[in-house]
Amino acid sequence: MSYETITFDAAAPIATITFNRPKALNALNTQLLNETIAALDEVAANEDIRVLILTGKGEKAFVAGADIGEINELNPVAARFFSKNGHRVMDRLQKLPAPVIAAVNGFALGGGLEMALACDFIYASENAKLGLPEINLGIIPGFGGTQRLARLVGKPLAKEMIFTGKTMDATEAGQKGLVNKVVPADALMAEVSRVAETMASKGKLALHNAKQAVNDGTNADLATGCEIETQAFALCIASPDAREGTRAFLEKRQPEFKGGLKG
Ligand code: CO8
Repeated sequence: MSYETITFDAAAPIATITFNRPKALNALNTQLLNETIAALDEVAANEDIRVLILTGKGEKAFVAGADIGEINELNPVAARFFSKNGHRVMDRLQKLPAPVIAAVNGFALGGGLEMALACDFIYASENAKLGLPEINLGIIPGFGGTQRLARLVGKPLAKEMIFTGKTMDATEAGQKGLVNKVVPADALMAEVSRVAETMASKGKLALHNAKQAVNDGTNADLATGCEIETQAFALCIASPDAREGTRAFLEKRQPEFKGGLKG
């Protein structure tokens, strides 16, 4: 499929979606949301893709939010539809079996931060600025920001960010646990590729099950979360990669994970 508002590099094992509206700082309009869903469907259908990277075109922005021109024209019914469409993208990202890394290369504001929060973790460039400034527009986050930010950094900090609309620089975002790593802008993609390659070299089923156990387990009470982990662990043991990984250790050699799912 061809795309206009994103570019999609499906080179396995590491695929990359780049938001591509640099003149509007990659703002999320309906076309971009729909194209992102289509690309995520392509990722989900491609068994060879182990890791997905999201980033923004240009040096200034990951994504500077939902498209304010489009928001300005919404009535409540259309706003509900627009919000639901955004949630569909975030939900798809979170439930994608393969891990997703947000490479935040500048502004990640509003819907842009919400997109990054739906990824598994964030690496950011030193010039990145992150925040939920919707309150300055007389609205609130509508793509999951009130929920995912509060769950990640805690309610008091999330509330302060949402109530004041103030943005946070990359260093502070790193200190507060919103961002895993901060690197110089010109080193960001190399650093993200390095961690993606490390992950892509592991057993595929183990990666998928680890993501699912953390996501589903932390939404449940501890006992239920541990039960989810037990089931996920048992499923991993059924994979050829589990036999290869443990055998390689016993034979004192590096494992060669194939990623196949058949026993
Ligand atoms: N939407 C549309 N266009 C945008 C957006 C945006 N979010 N952000 C930037 N642009 C455009 C600007 O209009 C400008 O276009 P033009 O050159 O045609 O005038 C171009 O991008 C460059 O922007 P600036 O000239 O403003 O660049 P600066 O470097 O001066 O400033 C900022 C950069 C600080 C990032 C500034 O552009 C800004 O404040 N942008 C808006 C940030 C924001 O408020 N984001 C939140 C949007 S609301 C949202 O995300 C809600 C999500 C949930 C929606 C659910 C709805 C139901």
